[in-house]
Amino acid sequence: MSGDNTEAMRLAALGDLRYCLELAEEMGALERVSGADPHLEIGALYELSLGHEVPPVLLFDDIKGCVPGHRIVTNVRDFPLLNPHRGKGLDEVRAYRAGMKDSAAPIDPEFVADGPVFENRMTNEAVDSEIFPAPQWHEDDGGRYIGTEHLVIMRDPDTGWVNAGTYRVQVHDGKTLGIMIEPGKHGDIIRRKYWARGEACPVAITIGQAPVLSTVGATTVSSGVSELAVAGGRIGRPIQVVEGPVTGLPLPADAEIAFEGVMPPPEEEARTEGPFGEWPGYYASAERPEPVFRVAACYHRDDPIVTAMPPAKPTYPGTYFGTAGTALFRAASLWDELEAAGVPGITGVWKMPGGGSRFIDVVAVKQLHAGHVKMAGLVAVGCSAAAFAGRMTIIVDDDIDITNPAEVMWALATRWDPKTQTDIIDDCRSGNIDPRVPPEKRKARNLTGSRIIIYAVRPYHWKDEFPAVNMVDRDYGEEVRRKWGDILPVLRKEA
Ligand SMILES: Cc1cc2nc3c(=O)[nH]c(=O)nc-3n(C[C@H](O)[C@H](O)[C@H](O)COP(=O)(O)O)c2cc1C
Ligand SMILES: [Mn+2]
Repeated sequence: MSGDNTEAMRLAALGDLRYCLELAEEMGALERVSGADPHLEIGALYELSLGHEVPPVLLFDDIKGCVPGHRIVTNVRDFPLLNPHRGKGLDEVRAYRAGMKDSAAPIDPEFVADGPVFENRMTNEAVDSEIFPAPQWHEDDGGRYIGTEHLVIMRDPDTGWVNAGTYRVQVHDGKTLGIMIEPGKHGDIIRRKYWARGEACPVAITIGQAPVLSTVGATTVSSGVSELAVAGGRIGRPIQVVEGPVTGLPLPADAEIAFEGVMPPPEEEARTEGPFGEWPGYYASAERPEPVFRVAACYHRDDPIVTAMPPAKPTYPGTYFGTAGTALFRAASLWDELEAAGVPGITGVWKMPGGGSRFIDVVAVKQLHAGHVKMAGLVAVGCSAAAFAGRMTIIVDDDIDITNPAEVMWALATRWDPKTQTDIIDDCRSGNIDPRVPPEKRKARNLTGSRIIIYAVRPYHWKDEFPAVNMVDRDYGEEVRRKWGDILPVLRKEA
């Protein structure tokens, strides 16, 4: 298989869920599971699969109590073909940055007259969202969640901008779904514009879409830019969409399932949402009243596939960097935003395992002048890519291998004076899912917390006097390895 061919297949798979699953099966990266119970068992199987850094795609069929043929698939975006740079350290982050640069030229979606999503239609009284499998993922979850890898699509009433974000979707009943959107996310800003006019917000949800759409739906794209266009840019061709008959919103034409309807203002209708096991590893958002989504119409393909990627505690090998390595996308965005803010000398951006995709940022800087690391730290805390649910920002010198947690801790252990090389900043943006937001602040809807910036660097003004590092010179080490490697097995890299 030539390199060009592989790249063509990767792009095709990113743009087409069913083709992607076929390839995953051919390549031995997919496991079929028949007869599992959507009440906890599918959730447990999924979570156990995260014991592997790269878990297999799990395709659940003949799900207990569900229509045969109505399927659930998890771990799609872990399929190695889609991530040729997975596990390659900073090169993975660099590859995402390069990919995101392509998306500087987003390609607008293309409207088509019809699509597989319309193979089956239910409207008004006939709508029944309970015909699709919706697992109870964890024991203490407050209900069944159909939306954990999906798009919530809305149009800004002022500008026409179409946003598509992944915000969890609970099944209340056949005609009512619950959507939990954190304050300040694009979907929240848009819905509040309709509510301010006394209108219900038109909403579409699609479940089971091209993997590239799942990725962009869960990552920060600038306000005013449509995720549908960014996804098109990433695969080099427009995403084909059909116009939703009820809302006029664009629906990916090959989506497995689509819902259309409205989200009335919470004063008109709200229902208890959650609790739901969240990615930080807790039930922090507990249960609260949230707006509802009244389903007016539902469309689906024959034998629809519910894509799912529920959150899991960030201490499994499969979630060290968030689900499907989301953290490394976020590291790439942070790197871009640091450079966009004009901070020079950034040589790497990474996330510490344990912090999932957000909490702990690590930035490597080649120090060029006094005050340089302060610029990096303050921008990293304040910029859009890292502001939500940050906790610690660790700045290190460029000789530190930031992909190695021991190297980062060594920088803290040896170059950081806690008293003089730390900033603590109050009142930074957080969300319902942050377990450290105290009850009284939650009640006041003050979803904020403090941040620590740790400058674990040689102090700039005496960096040349800083004790030299005690370590064999890298080039000399390689020379010695070459000379002695044949005789001493211990010197072989794979050993
Ligand atoms: C599996 C998964 C579930 C998510 N669930 C939620 C959620 O319930 N609410 C939320 O506000 N963000 C959630 N997010 C994060 C958003 O998808 C992410 O912030 C995205 O950038 C939102 O789109 P927006 O930037 O257009 O607002 C989730 C992400 C993933 C990967
Ligand atoms: Mn957005």
